[in-house]
Amino acid sequence: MQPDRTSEISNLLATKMLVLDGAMGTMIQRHGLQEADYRGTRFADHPHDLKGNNDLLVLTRPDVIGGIHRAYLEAGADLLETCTFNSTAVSQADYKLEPIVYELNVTGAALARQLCDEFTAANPAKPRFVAGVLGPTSRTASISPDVNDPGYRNVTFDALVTDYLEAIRGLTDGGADILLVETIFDTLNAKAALFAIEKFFDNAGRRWPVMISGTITDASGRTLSGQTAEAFWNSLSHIKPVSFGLNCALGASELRQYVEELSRICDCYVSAHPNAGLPNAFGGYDETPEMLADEIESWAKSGIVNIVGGCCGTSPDHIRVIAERVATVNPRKVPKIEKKLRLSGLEPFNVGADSLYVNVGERTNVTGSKAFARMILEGRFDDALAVARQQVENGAQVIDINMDEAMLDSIAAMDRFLKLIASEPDISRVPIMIDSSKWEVIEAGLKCIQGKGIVNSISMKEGEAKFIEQAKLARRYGAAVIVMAFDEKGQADTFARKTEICKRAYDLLLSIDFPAEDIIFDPNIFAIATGIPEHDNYAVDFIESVRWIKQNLPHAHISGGVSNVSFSFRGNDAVREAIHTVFLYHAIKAGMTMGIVNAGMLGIYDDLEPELRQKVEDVVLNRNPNAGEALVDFAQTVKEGKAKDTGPDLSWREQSVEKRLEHALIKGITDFVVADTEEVRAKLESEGKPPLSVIEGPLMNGMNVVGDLFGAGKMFLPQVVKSARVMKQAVAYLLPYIEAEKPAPVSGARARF
Ligand code: THG
Repeated sequence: MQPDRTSEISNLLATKMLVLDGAMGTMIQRHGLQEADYRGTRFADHPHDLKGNNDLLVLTRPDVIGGIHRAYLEAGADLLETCTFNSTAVSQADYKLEPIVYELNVTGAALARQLCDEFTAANPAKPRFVAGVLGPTSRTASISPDVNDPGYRNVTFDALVTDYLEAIRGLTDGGADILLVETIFDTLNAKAALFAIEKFFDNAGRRWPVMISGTITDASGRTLSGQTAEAFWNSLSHIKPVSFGLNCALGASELRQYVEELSRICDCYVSAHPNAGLPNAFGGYDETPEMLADEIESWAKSGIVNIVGGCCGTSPDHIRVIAERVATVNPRKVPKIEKKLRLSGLEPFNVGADSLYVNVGERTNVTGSKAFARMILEGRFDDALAVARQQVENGAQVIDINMDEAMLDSIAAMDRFLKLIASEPDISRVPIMIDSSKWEVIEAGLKCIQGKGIVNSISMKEGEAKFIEQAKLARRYGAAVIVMAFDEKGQADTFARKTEICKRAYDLLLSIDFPAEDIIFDPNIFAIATGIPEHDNYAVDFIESVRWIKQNLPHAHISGGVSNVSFSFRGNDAVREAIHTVFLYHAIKAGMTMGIVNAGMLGIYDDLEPELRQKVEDVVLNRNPNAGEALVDFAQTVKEGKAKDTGPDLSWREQSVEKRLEHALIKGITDFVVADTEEVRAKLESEGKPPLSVIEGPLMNGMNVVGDLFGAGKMFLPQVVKSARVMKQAVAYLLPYIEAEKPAPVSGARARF
């Protein structure tokens, strides 16, 4: 096992550019290996084809892999990547070689170790390092492989953690200096890798430097699972990597803008190892060493990278020229980045000290909405998704999800709902707040989200040990936390108790290196105007504790369940809304960062009817002992609230039916597709046209628009998957009509969608 070389590597990176090696696959191809080479004697009788399983060559043709490693070291690579890209059980299952995964990793790392040591011994002024490669695996934890079932997954987070742990054990036992999680398509897979890494470090009692490299798959500038570069960084920065960057899929010129973006936002070193251009018509790569090195040299000179190398299509010749060109260029300086709560869904969502107040949608909560509870209990998940979508449309910047209902299997419901949300890009663009009083439910939720979400909540209710354990786990999953002002003695209800508990929790969390900016305190919002005098000062105590936290616990944020405050006015939404508006007005002024609210039902302080506002304010600010009673009396005169909670925007339904189909295809809306398809079919039939013309006409026109938008980078994969779902439903509806006419072309239409 290698000692911890984190500081050695960081010190080197502070003074010079480092060079990664290039492609392994391209180089192996040059050897023209056959099935027998892959098998060697040991696997001569293996019951499954092995050709193409490049990682196996570390056992059966170490001369080939060692030769390629040597060529890259001779070319000037500082960091040598192990030939272990597919050495995880889930990927080796394709070859029925799960039992040798550990051995593949140990051997792959040891082979690279031996060569690095040889080159370092020959030239101690240029130390070489083994980067133990952890690949993306052959499956995706946040994307369904089945268009018909967006909630389906063919791999679980836990299975990935187990597989990665085994690979990590092998890589470190074999002598890797660094763990390199690379070619990340799906951030949830990478979160599982990081979870396994932290777990491994915890058991080992020491750390290894971690490098992370993701893949922007197309012109949309997103990962395969739909995240932007910054959302991707926000999701994985919790491991404090030595470097963060991008590789594969694109050539250097297409990759540049995303490397520039990471260079601005990452407070660690930045790496990039692009392909030798975009693939040509035969799937090969054409950029010469000079072409690739020109671009990479210009990155280096612009100060946007620290580590460069090559991916698909690159060879030792590419790496040699790159190494020569960057040898004397000053490396990028790691910028100082402002401390913010940096969350993500598909998109980043950053909350800093000067940010505006944040709305967290409360409606996707089985304990907080009877209607939502019914949907979940009856298995109407499409309706439940519509509630989530509406929260986002109404301005929720985060959505709170709670499945704590006695009649429910809460773990299963949380898992299913979050997996469905992951397939809805217009919902999953925002971060998720996972709300449960049961840790197992929270943990089940954390295993489903690729973004950086919020755990709602942890507290010292059951003592410090459990609190710390849960905080550490939340961080290992890459989440921020809400800390309720709750301790062994109970829930804090006075200013003194609220502030004392929050201070104690803050100090504890900072002592375990939990980032202050990822702590969100909830000093408890309780109902006021209940008729019990002890409750009269609850809102004031909350607001004053907000002010105190803001001033005394630097970088921490403050949240609360706003609708709790008005429970005693249940049934009178107009008055409840007025209470929320006034309460928030004062709490936000005091420093409240975010509130769990019904995003569609918030008023504007200045617009409140003056008498109502004054009576509400008397209650919220506890300005006289009779304020509650006065509001109760007045409430009876206030008309039932204008429901601002309007449904989805259906103005697009007023267009022609062809335009409606196009809209449905682009937006991935299945609600009306059958009716619209029928309308077009009937219309074309009356013009004497066959049912197939619905596909060839309006549907293909719509899909062409989708194709153009995708090609232009204006749509990304999860959105296109939704379009395909709409198309599939339309085609399925038309099928019987087409079959009744002429059966022949059907299979063609089917195969395409
Ligand atoms: N702090 C934290 N998390 C929380 C709360 C908190 N999560 C749950 C809750 N409190 C916040 N969410 C809600 C959601 C709905 C309502 C109140 C709080 C609510 N619902 C109506 C009612 O019960 O009258 C709606 C009824 C219906 O539509 O069926 O008021 O404090 N960290």
